Amino acid sequence: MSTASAFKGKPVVALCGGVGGAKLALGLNRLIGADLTIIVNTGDDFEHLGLHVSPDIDTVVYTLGGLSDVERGWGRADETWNFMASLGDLGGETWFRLGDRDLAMHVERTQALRGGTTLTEFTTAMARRLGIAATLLPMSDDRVETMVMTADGPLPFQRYFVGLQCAPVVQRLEFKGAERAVATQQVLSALRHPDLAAVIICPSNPYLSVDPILAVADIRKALDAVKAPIVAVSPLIGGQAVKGPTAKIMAELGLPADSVTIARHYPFLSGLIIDETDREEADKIEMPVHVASTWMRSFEDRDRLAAECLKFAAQLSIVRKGESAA
Ligand code: FO1
Repeated sequence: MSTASAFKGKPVVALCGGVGGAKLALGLNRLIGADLTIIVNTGDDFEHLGLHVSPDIDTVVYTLGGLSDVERGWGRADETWNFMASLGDLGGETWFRLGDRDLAMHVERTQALRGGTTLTEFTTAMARRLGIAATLLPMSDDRVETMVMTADGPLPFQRYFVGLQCAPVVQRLEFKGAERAVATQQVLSALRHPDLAAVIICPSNPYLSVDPILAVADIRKALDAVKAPIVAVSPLIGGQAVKGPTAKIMAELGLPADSVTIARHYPFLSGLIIDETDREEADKIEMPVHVASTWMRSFEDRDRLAAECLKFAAQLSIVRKGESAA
């Protein structure tokens, strides 16, 4: 029996940030489609040029909807930049680039939110419209803003990430509004589903992209109560992230950039998937480890890693059942 059919009809939840996470989310969506719920980070969301921009949600929507620019990882394929060029000519802000095609999503979302539609309603409607089988959910309908506390002072996420290209030294992260944010009923139902088969933490930046999700207290509590295996894919390969500042931030926070640290970062984890390059780290990790090729260059790589996640989770669930029977 294939891994996908072993999971058929059993719900799986994935936690996901932007570019790196969306690659695995695509593989999972292709394997188990309607059985998958993806909870997406909204700590990167911000108001820009009067529009509500949700970068990680859009990255997942475009990736799973087959509309993404595969090279860049964010935004839409076949993009044009006339709006940005005209904005620049008028002396407007061009540090954060909104493509002409992409612009339509931000305009629609902003109008919908102003009209009283929730971010959850808008996101699920867009995903449906683009033919995405998985359920895509923002982590909360309440605003949570990732603030990067740096040696140069506090910076809103996109100012740090795009504006300053992650150059300032990170001292700590704050998730403004998280203390008041509530998880939606949809998010909690997915995590509390009695038949939940697995939770997969995608290889997103643990500090910038997954921690904002975990900062929503109801989500963290629900994860602590999950009986199904919770499996994370380490975003590091040989001490470096494929893309993004994970290793740089770890060094700045005084943490070794290795999979042992990633495993310790998620206290509720049942198992960690690490790259073949880091095989020798497996013995030092205090939980079950599965070694796989985690670099998702091709679409086949995304499907293969998704299948490995489900297979590993299935193995862990058998071990768990065995433990409780003994
Ligand atoms: N990333 C950049 O590096 N430069 C940009 O100008 C930029 C614009 C942008 C617009 C819409 C969108 O959905 C994403 C965009 N991103 C851009 C990506 C985004 O800043 C990051 O990938 C995430 O926030 C981190 O996950």
